Formats: sequence, C-alpha cells, structure tokens
Amino acid sequence: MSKKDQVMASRRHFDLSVYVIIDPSICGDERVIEVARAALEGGATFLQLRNKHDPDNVVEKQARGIAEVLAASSFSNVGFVIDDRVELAVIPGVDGVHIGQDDMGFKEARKLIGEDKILGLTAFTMEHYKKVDPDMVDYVGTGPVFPTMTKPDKAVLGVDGLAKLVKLAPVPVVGIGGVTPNNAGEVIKAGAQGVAMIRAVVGVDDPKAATREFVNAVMEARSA
Ligand code: TZP
Ligand code: MG
Repeated sequence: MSKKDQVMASRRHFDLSVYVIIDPSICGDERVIEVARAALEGGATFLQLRNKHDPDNVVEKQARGIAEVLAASSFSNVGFVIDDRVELAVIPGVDGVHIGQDDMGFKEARKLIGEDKILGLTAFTMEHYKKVDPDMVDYVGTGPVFPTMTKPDKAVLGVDGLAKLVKLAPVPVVGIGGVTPNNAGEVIKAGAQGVAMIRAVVGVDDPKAATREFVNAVMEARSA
C-alpha cells in the first residue's frame, strides 16, 4: 500500500446521510446532551457541535459529554466533529473538525489535527470548490440550499446551484441551509451524499422524531 493509501485507510470512515448540527444557541446549553442523544436515537449518522458563543472550556465539556454518549451506546460508527475550534479536535471521542472559509486554511488545520481525524470544509462557490484538496479535506458542506433564519444574510444556492457545485466536488458533499424532511430528497437528488440541519432537528420539540423523518426522506430519495 502506498503512503497515501495508508493515510486514507487510517482516516475514519463516515456517513454524511443525516448530519445533525447541535447548536446551543438554538436548543440551549442545558439541552445539548439530551438533543444529541435524541438525534442518535432517531438515526443521525453524523453529529457536529457548533457553539459560536461559549469559551473553549464550555465547548470542551459539551464535546466530552457528546463523546461519552457515543462511546456508551451502539452509535460508535457515527462521526462527530466540532465546528471551528481546531484545537479541540484532539479530545478523545471527537473525530475531527469542521472549518469555514473565514477560519484557518485547511492545510494548516490538517497539519494540526493529524492525518486520521476528519476535516470538513464549508464551500459554496466554484472558486472554493476548485481549491479543495481531497488529500486533506474529507467532505464539503455547501449552502444555504434553501432560505434559512439561521444564516439569513447568505445568498441562497437553490437545488440547481447545489447540483452545479456537486459536479465539481472531489469529495462527498453535504447540503445545508433550510433543509427539512420535505425538501431533503431534493438535496440528495442534486447529488449530495447527505443533508445537514440545525433548526429542523435541534429547534423542535421532538428531535428524535424529526431525525427519523430525515432518515426516511433520504432513504426514499435514494431509492427513487
Ligand atoms: N451554513 C450554511 S446554512 C447554515 C450553515 C451553518 C445554517 C443551517 O441551519 P438550518 O437551521 O438547518 O437552516
Ligand atoms: Mg467556521
């Protein structure tokens, strides 16, 4: 096996199908663990902790809590990354980090987290896509696909815009932004490997049932 093949084989396998983003500004700090557990029970295949407001020590505590839920359950095949905070990717049970275009570059992030952690990157223009190096970046998150209150100021791509970008992607793509169980199928049909969401799971009364609806919508779209 070549050095590159060894590196790729050592990197964790993951499934982007239903990618739930736990954002405490939507669910409340006190519900982070409960919502993560509910999403897992509903069939989430990937989790991200996205905490834009609290200091690192608080985010670390939340990340360790989610990692404990994952370790103590049958969900150990679920990928778990932290948004933005590259230094926290080393926490045991955290599989990697997700960075945006305004964060440190992906080359630097890869250097810091090592070869076997997952590195996700937000990319939403052709220029972003052309720069993605599949040896360093494991997946790309693209959106907003639909209008969303969570990122109200960003240009909406629509499913056609997403489909155009997906064609350029050297790595799997997860579509994000205003995704609901009703429109998730369109995202999959546009070529994305999965759907990512905040409010539609984390901002509802029954995150487990909502996640299950996403799982069904993705499966339905794939079998159509
Ligand atoms: N990136 C593009 S849109 C978005 C992010 C983080 C917000 C997604 O949130 P929601 O509530 O699922 O629309
Ligand atoms: Mg970021």
